[in-house]
Amino acid sequence: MRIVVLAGGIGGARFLRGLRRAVPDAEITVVGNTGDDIHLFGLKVCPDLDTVMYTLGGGIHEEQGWGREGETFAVKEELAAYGVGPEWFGLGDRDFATHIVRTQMLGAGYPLSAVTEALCARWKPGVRLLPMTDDRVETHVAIDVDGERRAVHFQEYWVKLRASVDALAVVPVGAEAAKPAPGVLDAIAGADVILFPPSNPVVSVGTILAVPGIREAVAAAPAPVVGLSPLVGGAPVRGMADKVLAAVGVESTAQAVARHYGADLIDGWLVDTVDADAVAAVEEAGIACRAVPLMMTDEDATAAMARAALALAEEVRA
Ligand code: FO1
Repeated sequence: MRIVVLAGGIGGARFLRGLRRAVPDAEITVVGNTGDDIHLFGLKVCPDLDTVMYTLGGGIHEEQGWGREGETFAVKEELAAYGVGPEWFGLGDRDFATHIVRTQMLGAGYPLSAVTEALCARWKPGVRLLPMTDDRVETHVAIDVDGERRAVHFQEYWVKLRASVDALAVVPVGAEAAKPAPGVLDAIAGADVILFPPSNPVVSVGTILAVPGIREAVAAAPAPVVGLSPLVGGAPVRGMADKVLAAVGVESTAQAVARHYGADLIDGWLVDTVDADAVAAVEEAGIACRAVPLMMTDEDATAAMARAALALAEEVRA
């Protein structure tokens, strides 16, 4: 079975671990969000690609969900001693090595997709990890600063400001001119199932869909498309998705996110059992919907979610 997953960072990566366990023989292609990417200290940092790679490759800091386990911060401290920041972004020594290799390869002329493949040769994530695009796309968030509208990088909004102020708009800068990375459109067209994991619908899955050609390919794909709600009981399971959902005028409920994707894009939608009363409203919108436990408490629970998503895909295919 060929499965394509459009994934963001922590939620996407954890879901993928469950999916891999649920269907160990499946050929899984991950289209990763690169809108969170940031250039720091002359290095290209790809948080979502790295989170998927480290999580599936066994190198992730489990509790944190991002960065490396057993991390130290000597380089960051030395940079700070020179007065070189930002101090608010936690790049560890082990992680730095990944960004150095990536930046070196990009500088030598390799596209991000080839660099990601090279990095994955070490981590062996057990999936094919493709960036959504080889082109530069950077998500910016418009906020109000003392009565003036200002755009900040997504990481500044997310990590430095902790999404503590309202997001007025979310803009994937550069997306309109970006092309899907090699292999992305073919994987989507040739998939047996396409899954949207419980990743952020705006800044993760939404950014991937903003690359011209990807949304169209998903909508036109013969495969069933099934998503899992990242919202449980009206709140994000983790992260601050509600803040960026408000910016695109979408309520923070499982059913509103399903309607936001729409029946043109998704055929099936899973909500948590606490949101069982949303099932009827989602189905009214033309999307098959089931209520199942959606808390990724451990790998078994996550594998069960993945199986439920694949079962719903079979139902809607029929
Ligand atoms: N998240 C934080 O909350 N604080 C950090 O200092 C931080 C550093 C960081 C470094 C590398 C990396 O790959 C991810 C990192 N993240 C950090 C996670 C990241 O900011 C976001 O969770 C994702 O971009 C959203 O998917």
